[in-house]
Amino acid sequence: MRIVVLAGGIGGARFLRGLQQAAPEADVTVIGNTGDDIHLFGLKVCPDLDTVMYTLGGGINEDQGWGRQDETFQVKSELAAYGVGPEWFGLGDRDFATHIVRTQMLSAGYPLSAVTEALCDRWKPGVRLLPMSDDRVETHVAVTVDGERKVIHFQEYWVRLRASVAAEAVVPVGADQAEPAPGVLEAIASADVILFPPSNPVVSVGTILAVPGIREAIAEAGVPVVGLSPIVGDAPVRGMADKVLAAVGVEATAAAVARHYGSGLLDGWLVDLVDEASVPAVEEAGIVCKAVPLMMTDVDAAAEMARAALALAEEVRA
Ligand code: FO1
Repeated sequence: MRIVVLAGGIGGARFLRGLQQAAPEADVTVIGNTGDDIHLFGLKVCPDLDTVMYTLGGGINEDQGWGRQDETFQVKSELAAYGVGPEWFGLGDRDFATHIVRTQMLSAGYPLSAVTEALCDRWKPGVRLLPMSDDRVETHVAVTVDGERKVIHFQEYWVRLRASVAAEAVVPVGADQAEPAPGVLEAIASADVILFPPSNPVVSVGTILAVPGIREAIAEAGVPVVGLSPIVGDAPVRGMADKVLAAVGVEATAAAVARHYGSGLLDGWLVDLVDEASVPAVEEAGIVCKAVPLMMTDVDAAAEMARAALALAEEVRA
C-alpha cells in the first residue's frame, strides 16, 4: 500500500513512527514542511525535515522532539563568545553537522530534495522524505510588540517569543512562487491513501498546501484523505497551534480544524474521545468522523491511531 503523509515537525514525526509500526509493509512517502526553515550562521536549517529524519532514524532528542540526543553546545557557546547570535535558537554540535552538509551540498548546486535524500542515506528513516518544494519558502508572522507592528521569522515567534503574543498574520513567504519538489505530485497521484497527521494545520500542513499544485493534486487524487486532529479538548496537544489558528480565524477545536481543511480535501477526520460530541458537526461538513484516543503517549498509541486512520480510509473508500 502506498501512503503519502503531509508532515510538519514533532507531531507528524511521532505519528509516522506509529504508522511504521502499524503498517510495516507500506511504502510511505512523507511530504515535509520547509516553511520553518531558517538561515543561521550561514547555514540552512530545516527543522521539520530534520525532526522526521532524526525521529525515524533513531537520532532524535526524544524529550524535546527536535534536535539530536546526547547533544552538546560547544559551537553555540563559542559563537556567543564572539557575540554572534541568535542565542535563542539551540543548535547543538551534532546538529550543526547536518546543517553544514546540507549547506555545502546546496552551495554545490544540489536541490533540497537531493540533499534530503543524501542525508537520509545516513539516517535511513524507512520513508521517502521529500521537501514540499526545492524553492525557498519561509513562514513569517506579523506581531505587535511594545506597540510596534513588525513581521518576524516563524522561529523567532515560536522559539524566542514562545508565541506569547497574538499572531496577527502568518505568511508562508515565497509559497506562491514555489513549485512542488520532484516526486511530490507523482507520489500524491500514485498514493492509495493520503494522511494529514496531527501536525500544525496552519504552519505545517497549511504551508505544504500553500505550494501551488499540492492542494489540487490531493483534492483530485481520488483516494481517501484522512486527517487526525492536532487539537484535543479545544487545546493543542503540544506546541501553540491555537495561536496561529487564531491568525487565520479558525477556532481551536477539532471540528473547526476539519472544516478549515474542508470536505473538498478531507474525506475522514479522527477526533479524540473527549471531542466525541463534535463528531456530528464534522459529519455535517461532509467529512466522515470517528472519535478514537489521539494522545501519542508512546509508539503503540501512535500505532493505534495510524490503524484507526487507515481503517477510516478503507471505510471511506467503500
Ligand atoms: N525549538 C525550541 O523551542 N527551542 C529551540 O532552541 C529550538 C532549536 C531547534 C534547533 C534545530 C531544530 O531543527 C529545531 C529546533 N527547535 C527548537 C524546534 C523548532 O522550532 C520546531 O520544531 C519547528 O520549527 C516547529 O515544528
